[in-house]
Parts: sequence; structure tokens; C-alpha cells
Amino acid sequence: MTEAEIFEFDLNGYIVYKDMLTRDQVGHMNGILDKHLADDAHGFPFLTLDPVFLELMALPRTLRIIRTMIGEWLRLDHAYGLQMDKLSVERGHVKPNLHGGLRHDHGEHQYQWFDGQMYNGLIVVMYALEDVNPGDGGLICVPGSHKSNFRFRPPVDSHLVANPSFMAGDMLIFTEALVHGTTTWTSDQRRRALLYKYSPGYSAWASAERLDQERELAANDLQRDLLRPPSVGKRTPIEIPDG
Ligand SMILES: O=C(O)CCC(=O)C(=O)O
Repeated sequence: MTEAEIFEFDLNGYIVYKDMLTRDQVGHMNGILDKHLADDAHGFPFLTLDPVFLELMALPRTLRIIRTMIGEWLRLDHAYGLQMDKLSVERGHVKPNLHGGLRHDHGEHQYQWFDGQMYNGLIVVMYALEDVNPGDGGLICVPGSHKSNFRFRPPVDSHLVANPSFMAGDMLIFTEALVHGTTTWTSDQRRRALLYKYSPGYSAWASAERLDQERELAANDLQRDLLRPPSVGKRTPIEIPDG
């Protein structure tokens, strides 16, 4: 991460990186998902649908960014996709909410700085597979709330709440220490995003068995390393290739 990116992430608790995926990559992933997802899919598993999704888990450029956020032992904790459209709104799949935020003990949602280095718990890497235009709804957050000293969740329509827009192929990263959630999807277009949630190697939010099937499918050492269950003793850093 550049100094400007670190400043932005520290300031807001989230950051958008443009054009992480090419149009072709987005089209390819959407094609796979179109074949597998029901019309009214909302939250969906996707990692085992095609090798391309484990490759995306191990994208070197992303790993280099989140290494700055959570350190060299980073691991994938869990992943799921989100899809929203008029049908899912009609069926009540999308319940406006804000959640997350710092915990009294920091725990797996930590956001701390020590000696010029940030320490995060669970980090969400969200790749947009469809555009999110201003005012469309979907992901909302309270910028800066990951550093708040006061436990408070404003209403979802508060002036404190942002609804970041970002385009298909872009990546948004936020810390779960940020107060965040979802608001009603208002666009005629579909929302579709892939969420990869990474943790420091010593920490787990989801149970480690949840990734057993992915461990069997891992195609190389990097993917296997990222899928290791949480531990401390003798844990080795992730080796991130160039590219
Ligand atoms: O993107 C969204 O709509 C919400 C995501 C979320 O709440 C989460 O990742 O914890």
C-alpha cells in the first residue's frame, strides 16, 4: 500500500481499488455464477464452483495490500457472494441493517496501531461483478467508525452513513471493525459481489472446518497456505509471488 492508500484506509476504514479484474475476468466469473445460482439467490457459496475463485483468493496484488493490513500470516477465514435485485428485495432477502464495529476486547475485529504499523482482525475484500452506482443501495458504512470511542449505531438513513459506489472489476476493502451493513437495493440492475474475508493467522471468525472442501481443491502451495486453519506455533509467512 502506498502512504496515500494507508492514510485513506486509516481515515475511513475502507478503500476502493479500481480495475482489479478485467472485463473478461468479470464476464467469465458472471458466466459461471449464472449457471449455478437460482434467480433469487442472495447470499451464496462460490469458492468451490470453479478453480478461478480459489485463484482470485490468491491474487498477488490483493495479498500484498492486505499483508500491510493484517500481517504476513494472513489466512482466508470464509467467503461468500451477494446478489441483489428487484426480486430479492420483493422477497424480503435484504433487511436494512448496520452491524460490526469495534469490540471492547478488540478480539477478531481489532483495529489498532503500534509502532507505525496497523493491526487488523477480519478484513473484507469485496470484488464487484456488477456496477454499484451512487444511491443504488447495497453496502453501507459509517466512515471512520472503526476508530470511534463510543459504541453507537446510527439509523441506516443517517447523514453519517455512506453508500460507496464502485464498478464491476473494482475491489473494496473494509475492516469489520467498521460499522457497516446493507441498505435496500434500489437499482433496476443486479448487484453481484464476491466477498473474501481474511484474518491474521492466529485468528478465526468462522470455524476452520468450513473450508475443508476448499483445502482439498487447492491447486498450489499459496492456495494451501491461505487455507491453513488458524494457529501460531511454527506458522510460516505467506510467500506472495510477483504479479
Ligand atoms: O455488502 C453488504 O451488503 C454487507 C456486507 C456485510 O455486512 C459484511 O461483510 O459483514
